[in-house]
Amino acid sequence: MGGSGGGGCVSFRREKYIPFGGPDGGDGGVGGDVVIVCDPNLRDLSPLGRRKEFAAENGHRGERSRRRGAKGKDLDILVPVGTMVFSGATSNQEVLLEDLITPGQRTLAAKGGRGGLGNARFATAVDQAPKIAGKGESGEERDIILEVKLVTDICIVGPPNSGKSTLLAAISKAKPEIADYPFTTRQPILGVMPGDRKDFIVAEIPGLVEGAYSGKGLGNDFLRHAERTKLLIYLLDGSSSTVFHDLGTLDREIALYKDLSQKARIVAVNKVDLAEVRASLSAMRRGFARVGMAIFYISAVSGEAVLELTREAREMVEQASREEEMIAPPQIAIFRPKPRK
Ligand SMILES: Nc1nc2c(ncn2[C@@H]2O[C@H](COP(=O)(O)OP(=O)(O)OP(=O)(O)O)[C@@H](O)[C@H]2O)c(=O)[nH]1
Ligand SMILES: [Mg+2]
Repeated sequence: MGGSGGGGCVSFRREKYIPFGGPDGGDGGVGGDVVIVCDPNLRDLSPLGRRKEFAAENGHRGERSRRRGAKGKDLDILVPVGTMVFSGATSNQEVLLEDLITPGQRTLAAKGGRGGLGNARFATAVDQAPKIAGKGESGEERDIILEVKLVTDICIVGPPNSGKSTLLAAISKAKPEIADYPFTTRQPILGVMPGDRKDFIVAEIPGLVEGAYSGKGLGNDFLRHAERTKLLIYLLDGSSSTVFHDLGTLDREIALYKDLSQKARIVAVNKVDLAEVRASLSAMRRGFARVGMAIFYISAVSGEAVLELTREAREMVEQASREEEMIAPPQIAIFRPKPRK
């Protein structure tokens, strides 16, 4: 809610030797605005806590000697990069107001009210001593829904414990927690992979299990963070006895989530440093021969074939970017001439 405008002031000039000093009440100050600001240091909306209502400061009252009241302070709500701002009280009537994807980008959520007029403004030839002043306008009240959808180049998805965090740590400076049990990672984690011309933003998404779509494991809600990625890396655990089944499961869970199945994909079979995995390599190559996706057999721990995987990933991201540009041509400026006065 924007701050309300301050009230106008009723006051009369009283000075020695100036009888009948006229009305001199100043106007109230405008209320502060509520502004949503994109902050690159944030990762999620948790700093907002459970708070549901936000109000900017009210404008201050007008003062005597025609002094205008001070403006109420704006309230900045800081949100992470990738926050989509919707208006609407419920999620089925929401309208996208702004997509905050550049650091520092701001959007007005609720405007502060105007201040009321002071009595100095009400003086007329007939009423030279008005004792009335305007009330400040109420601040705008608006229902806003915030949703974070990370904007990334690459998302690593896969079953729990397949080595997603280990791979993310190997290709970026991120230092995610790595442990030998499922669901170590419970929130998406971002890392930056350096490139020649630009850096690539890579995310790891918590593990997906069969039935994630219907809420199994940690559910599939995290997949919204994959909606705005250019490439999915399917990371499988090569030491799993059900590795073929694992790929099918993963692909199904992805396909069940909106239009993620349209995304470019690569498969990486991890942990080939283990003797048991090495022993089943040729069987895996045969088994995966017809999946129609590029497949890499890697070890996130030893680094084997990781360079090849990232090289292919970079190329696919660049290809996907080129395709996106072709679909959405750059906006053309429209000039609307105004008639001369
Ligand atoms: N031998 C071997 N072990 C690996 C490799 N990559 C990961 N691991 C091990 O596999 C276990 C799980 O690794 P994580 O990187 O935490 O796996 P994750 O997919 O992020 O797991 P969750 O976040 O729990 O879903 C850890 O014990 C890692 O040390 C690999 O290339 N070779
Ligand atoms: Mg992890």
